[in-house]
Amino acid sequence: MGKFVYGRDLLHRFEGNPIVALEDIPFRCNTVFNGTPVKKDGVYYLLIRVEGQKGYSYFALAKSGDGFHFEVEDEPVMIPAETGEFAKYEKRGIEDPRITEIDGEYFVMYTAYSQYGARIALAKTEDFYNYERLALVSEPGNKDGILFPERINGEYVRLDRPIGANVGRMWVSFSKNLYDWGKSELLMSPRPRLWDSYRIGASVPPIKTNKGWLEIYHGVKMTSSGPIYRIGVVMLDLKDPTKIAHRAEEPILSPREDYERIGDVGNVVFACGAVVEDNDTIKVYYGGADTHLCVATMGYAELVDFASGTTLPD
Ligand code: BMA
Repeated sequence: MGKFVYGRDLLHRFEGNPIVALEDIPFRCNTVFNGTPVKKDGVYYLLIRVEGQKGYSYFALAKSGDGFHFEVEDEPVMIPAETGEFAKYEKRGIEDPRITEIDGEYFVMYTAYSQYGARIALAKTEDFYNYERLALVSEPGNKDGILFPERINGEYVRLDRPIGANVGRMWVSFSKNLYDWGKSELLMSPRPRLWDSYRIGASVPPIKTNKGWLEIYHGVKMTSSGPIYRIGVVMLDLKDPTKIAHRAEEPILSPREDYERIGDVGNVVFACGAVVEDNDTIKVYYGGADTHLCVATMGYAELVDFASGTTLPD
């Protein structure tokens, strides 16, 4: 055993990772990606992105009593639309769901993928088994759409990731009704010197803290053997989420374990949701190497301090 904890990432991996692997899926499919969690009445519901053998993605549901040990339901819960206005834009699958609770209602923003590119789509669920599609809320070239859990100054707010000038940056948009979006503003860009130099995007629905909106995002660095996806944090102004209060310079999780390094896309940790627990911890759910679903935890106050620049990592 070495003297120091391997890698010293701020997030601590659950020793039982991966929590969902291919052999835990009761139906035939190709691989498991990321998942977005909701804890309701003591049950953890995890909506997971699964890629089928044909090569396009859809969503399955896993349930747990403790947030670590999950059972996957026998059939997928949401597949690409086959009829109606969404069908044309979901021909290549539905990807990267993020659930946000607003006033007791559960909304899912996900990526609708087709030959025309990636669009942000919005659906709603009451029971996590049935999903009602509401609207396609962006044109192609945009993904990583994520709703804030409450209205700010009377308006719904979302983060998203349009590709402009060939670079993926994070933007903020506003809406009075969840359907019509506008007032879009650039929030943040990749940083040339750092781990998020190639492209960035929102990952986890923003969490309201006493220091601002905590956003857990993904950053990519391009290397000679391909991209490396890491997880980092930024704190946004509570009243004006187009303003950055603090952006941490170090990531909180980098791919190191075999289940993050080896898979359909190696060197990927990609979060789509988190649960803040009553005991001052946070569970962050993430996909490893586009092949394993994993969870990592840390002290919640510790994360808020780090994200707001109150403490430096040791
Ligand atoms: C992103 C998303 C993620 C995936 C990542 C790495 O664009 O599709 O689901 O983990 O790429 O392949």
